[in-house]
Amino acid sequence: MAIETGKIRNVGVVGHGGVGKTSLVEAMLFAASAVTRLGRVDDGGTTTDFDPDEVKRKISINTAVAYCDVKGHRINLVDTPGYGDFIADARAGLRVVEAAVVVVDAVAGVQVQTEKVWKFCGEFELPRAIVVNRLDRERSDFFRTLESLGRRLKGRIVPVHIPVGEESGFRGFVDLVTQRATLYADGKATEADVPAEAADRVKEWREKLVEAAAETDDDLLAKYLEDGSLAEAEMLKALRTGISQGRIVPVLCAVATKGIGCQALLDLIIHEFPSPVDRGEIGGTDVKARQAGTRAPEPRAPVTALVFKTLSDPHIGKLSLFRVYSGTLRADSTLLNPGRGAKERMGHVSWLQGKTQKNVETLGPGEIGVAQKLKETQTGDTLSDEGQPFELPRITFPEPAINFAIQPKSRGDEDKISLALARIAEEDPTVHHHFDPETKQLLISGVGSLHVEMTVERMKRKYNVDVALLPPRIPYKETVKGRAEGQGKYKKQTGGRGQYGDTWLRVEPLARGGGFEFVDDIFGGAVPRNFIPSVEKGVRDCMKKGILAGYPVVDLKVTLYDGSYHDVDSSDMAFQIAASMGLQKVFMDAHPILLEPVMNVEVTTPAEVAGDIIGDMNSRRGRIVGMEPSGETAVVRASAPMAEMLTYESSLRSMTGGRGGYSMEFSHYEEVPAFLADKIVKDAKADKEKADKH
Ligand SMILES: Nc1nc2c(ncn2[C@@H]2O[C@H](COP(=O)(O)OP(=O)(O)OP(=O)(O)O)[C@@H](O)[C@H]2O)c(=O)[nH]1
Ligand SMILES: [Mg+2]
Repeated sequence: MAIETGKIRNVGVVGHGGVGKTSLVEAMLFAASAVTRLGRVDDGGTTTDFDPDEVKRKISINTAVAYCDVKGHRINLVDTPGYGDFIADARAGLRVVEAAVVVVDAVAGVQVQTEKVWKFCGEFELPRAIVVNRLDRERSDFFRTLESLGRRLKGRIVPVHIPVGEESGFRGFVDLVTQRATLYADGKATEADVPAEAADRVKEWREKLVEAAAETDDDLLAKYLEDGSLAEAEMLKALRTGISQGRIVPVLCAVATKGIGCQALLDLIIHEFPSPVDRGEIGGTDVKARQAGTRAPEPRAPVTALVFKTLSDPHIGKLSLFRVYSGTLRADSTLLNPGRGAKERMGHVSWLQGKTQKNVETLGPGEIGVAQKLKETQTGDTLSDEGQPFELPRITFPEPAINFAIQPKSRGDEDKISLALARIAEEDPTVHHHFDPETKQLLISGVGSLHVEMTVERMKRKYNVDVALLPPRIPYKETVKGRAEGQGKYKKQTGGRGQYGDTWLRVEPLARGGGFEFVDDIFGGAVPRNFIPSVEKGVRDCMKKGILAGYPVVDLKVTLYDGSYHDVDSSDMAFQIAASMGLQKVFMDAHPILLEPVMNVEVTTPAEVAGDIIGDMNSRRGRIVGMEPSGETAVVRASAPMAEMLTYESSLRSMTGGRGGYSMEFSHYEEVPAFLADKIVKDAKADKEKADKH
């Protein structure tokens, strides 16, 4: 029997790296008796950090799913990574839930990725609750954290808990609705009256909670303003509606590693968070009718499911994690992947408790499950009823920001590398790879350097291919600044049939982005018609190979204005060679220059080091385009040459103590300053000589 849809709560657990999301999920599972022992991240023993890379680094890399049953409800917890390089996974996880728990650290408050996941939640219109975790740590402060939440996150954020004790003396919290305390001692919770030490705070903050509840409804607000208070039942009702509609964001206290706050959070999830039924229909494309359509969360509707994560298990192979939106998905059924026009055989389908699968016969609307060995389906794809194909909006992933070249450590491994990378890209859509014909290198691109390094480790561990990471060759281009003209002549007359081609070429620059223009300006048949294309081909081939330093030539106009031919010896090849020789010479006379890619960069940094960020950007030949201070964080926008940004990640990390983040995308090409161009040309020549020797 599938789980009743109205009893399901799908919850994404999101936040900045290392704030305790995985620990909190574990503690909730333990509190709900879904696991028999409380696993710890530090021992590699949690339910949702099971990947060897996660165990080794003690961070979450992949979104993982676990479930527990509480008071007749099924809670699916989607534990997501918080580290910047893997944050796309958190966004994908948020696509398939009805609500989110945003975890923040009680020492650090709101951090870069907190703001990011908050935006994701807003994008998907998810109601959320905030958990202030690690309240047992030194220098933790609930109220300071609250203040940073209010300042940096949009929304009506109000505490429903007030802590009792602080730092190592943290003992529990007071529930502002019931005005009862839950105090912990020796791992046990007991209910108690509000301790005297917390009484003032409770009074103050309860007032604010009542106010927030009243504001959800005009009549209620009028009543509150008149009477100065609300009946408890009224307040609770308003609060529940406010939270489930996302108009109120409650803040709770927790110490995940001691299980403090978990029961309260579970209760909030089942009582205040919406079920898939509450979220209602979902929009998408009716593939047959070729128009927008909707699917309702009903068991008898046609099956529609979205794959939000792909994993590869060393024993089983490919695992596709999906969420059912409508209909009842059955084991051993066949579904259609309309996006790829492929039928998929669903063998076993299961619930997921971290890496452990529990096979089930059916999965109803709102359920999250996993299927094995789907052939064509990838992350972001919809699976639907064969007869009633339907596609949900795809999950999109960010474009990679950083490129590295990779080199096989043993010869002949190229095919294995491509295969391994293709498999990894299935699991992680933010990994891209391609062969760059310009630099003749296999490039691997990712979100950040940690991400790329981990991908390389994964290639070794899972697919047994060892590669070295090289900094990529920057894709420079060549062009000219001036005009020049001259002759290119190829003549060979030794024995048998000779070769003869003679061309006069003029080169001039085109505007940036102008590409290539070939002009045939021959009068009186100095070069016969049939050889004009040969000249153009010779020019194009030569441009592709590069002249100054072996980089492709762009933004160039080449005019063929004169030439001569020989009745017998002229040929297609002879004119190609002549043109190429001519271009090489004329190009060098026309003031050749190098162009380099310039990137748009956006840096988010703690405001107090924004000055350092700007200084550093200047030293990287960057140009500051704008700066927006917003409280504790500043956003610095700049444009800077790609060549200077290869090492940015680690510099930013050390300048900001790991609190900064950045994104980067290609903008345009610009001239390389002469003092740098000379060295690039010299290096390129040396590389070529080396390559020629081999
Ligand atoms: N003192 C204290 N430590 C905690 C608490 N919760 C988690 N930790 C520790 O904080 C570290 C990070 O915890 P995780 O649960 O891995 O944090 P996370 O948010 O899942 O991290 P990522 O998934 O990598 O973003 C671990 O060493 C935990 O033991 C807490 O309430 N108090
Ligand atoms: Mg984690």
